[in-house]
Amino acid sequence: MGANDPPDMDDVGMKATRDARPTHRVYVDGFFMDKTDVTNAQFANFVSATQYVTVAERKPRAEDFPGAPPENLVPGSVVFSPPQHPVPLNDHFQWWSYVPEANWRHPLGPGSDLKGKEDYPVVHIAYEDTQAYAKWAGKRLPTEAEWEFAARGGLAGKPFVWGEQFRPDGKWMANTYQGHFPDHDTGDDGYAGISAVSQYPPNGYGLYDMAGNVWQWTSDWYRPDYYQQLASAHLTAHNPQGPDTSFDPDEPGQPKKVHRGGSFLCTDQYCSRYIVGTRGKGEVSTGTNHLGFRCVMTREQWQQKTATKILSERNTPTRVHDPAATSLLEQSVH
Ligand SMILES: [Ca+2]
Ligand SMILES: [Cu+2]
Repeated sequence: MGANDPPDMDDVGMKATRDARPTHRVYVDGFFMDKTDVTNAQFANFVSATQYVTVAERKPRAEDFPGAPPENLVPGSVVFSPPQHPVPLNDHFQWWSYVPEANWRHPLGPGSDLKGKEDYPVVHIAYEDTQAYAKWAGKRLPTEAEWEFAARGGLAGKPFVWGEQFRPDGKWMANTYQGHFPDHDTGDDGYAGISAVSQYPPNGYGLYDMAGNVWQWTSDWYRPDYYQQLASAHLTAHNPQGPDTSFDPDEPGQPKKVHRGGSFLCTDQYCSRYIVGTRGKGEVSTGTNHLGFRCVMTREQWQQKTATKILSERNTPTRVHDPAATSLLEQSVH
């Protein structure tokens, strides 16, 4: 796993692959993965069954933010808020804002809702939220290695989850960003901003949106040197679980997990992390409106789920998590 040189070898692509080197061999046991990102409808089922309150909906605790004025301690989340004009690309606060009352029910803040967006990926999800959902669903998050294995869909060493060309025969294969970043999203690929799940062809394993649309949480801690550690062992890593601790030299105090897949904001003008093998990262309590997740199941979880489903159908037909939304990945080495 990891990323080779990007296809066009430009600065943005080279930068995106820096912490994803060197490529190294990994073995993962077989598992099942959700075909799509968890949708708003699926997350709503979870919330109505459990009354779960996401991190973005909770009031930040004063002790976690010493010195913050009380009026700033309001629930909310980080929303892409594009400027009206071109801006220098060295300051992401030009296009990200903390928006009070933004959360999964109100992805752009108060005034926005989920009407007609049942099949969109749920966003504004913190790591803790993924854990609660996965536990309820009898699933878990993928490790970073599982995620990449699944994303490659049986293709080895290709730059994209669908193959060699960014636009094979001129076709758009993922929801990324066209126009001028970050002020003008032309939506040439069919969508300016986020789209519903599975609007583009699936990869070789039948998985949708393994590049673009929204980033996806994995269970691994982030370190930029983790692949160097694995590669220097000169062995195939078996079911790697990530490093024991997280470290991001850009923001050393923040515990970060790995994100994968890139989003509707990815563009070769700024961040080309729709290239498979590249890595993202995010502080564990921070959700945004371009970050979601999907789950995997081990064989044991799958068998348990299948047994539970038969029972629950006999008892109550209401609480069935769609097992058809899961695809079998063969045990293999890549
Ligand atoms: Ca787009
Ligand atoms: Cu990106």
